[in-house]
Amino acid sequence: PEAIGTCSMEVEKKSNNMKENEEQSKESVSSVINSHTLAFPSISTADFQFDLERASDIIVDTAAEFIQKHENGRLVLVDLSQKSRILSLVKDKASKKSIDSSRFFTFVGDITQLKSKGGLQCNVIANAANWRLKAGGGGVNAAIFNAAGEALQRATKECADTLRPGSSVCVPLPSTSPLHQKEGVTHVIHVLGPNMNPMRPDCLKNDYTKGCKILHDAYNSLFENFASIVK
Ligand code: AR6
Repeated sequence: PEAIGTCSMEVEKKSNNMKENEEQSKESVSSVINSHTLAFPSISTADFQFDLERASDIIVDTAAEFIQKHENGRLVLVDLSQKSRILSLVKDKASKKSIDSSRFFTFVGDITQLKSKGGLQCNVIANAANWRLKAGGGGVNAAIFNAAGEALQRATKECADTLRPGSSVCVPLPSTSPLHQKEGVTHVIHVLGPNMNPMRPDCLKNDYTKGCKILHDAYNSLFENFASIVK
């Protein structure tokens, strides 16, 4: 809303000075770019049972790298409860590292209702997916596929059949999807993180050397996919 407000204000201003107009349009373009926001859940730390301390280090490190490398785009780590331990760990570590809190922050809410319930417009959301990119199951994957409807399943199939751990795929969300219409989500980035749960495929059996590398790769892949949308 902030960016749209700025934009229409700029448009309403009438000036005969060409140079001034040029400056204004540059300004409004950059505020639109600045409004790109990625909301993402903590990958692998619930159903996939990845250690929260290690995960929070990786989230803060990769987010800091993103901010340093790219001029535009905000990152928001989301979880359902005020009591979320991963949110408080990340919040503490990010403030100790003095990371710019206007570009990376945490938010409590359902990732499928951020605009309507939380007043936070995020044009891109990430999903903690499974390797088959199948709807359902539990956690955030079920929530996102439910909220986005059939349109997301069809659009996902057009982009990929499977994911390998540590990678992600960016799916443009058709405007027919309720998640697009109600929440303003234009892209869903599916991410597959490392799995430490023996009841799920590709369990790493507590190998955190491999696990940390895969989680690091997963966030880098997610943030790079987001960066290409921002551009
Ligand atoms: N909004 C925001 N955050 C959520 C929501 C939501 N609606 N639902 C859950 N979370 P998980 P994983 C948080 O288990 O560990 C699936 O079945 C949750 O509190 O969804 O990567 C897939 O199909 C936690 O912080 O993902 C895979 O098989 C975070 O999202 C498997 O689970 C991730 O929790 C992936 O497991």
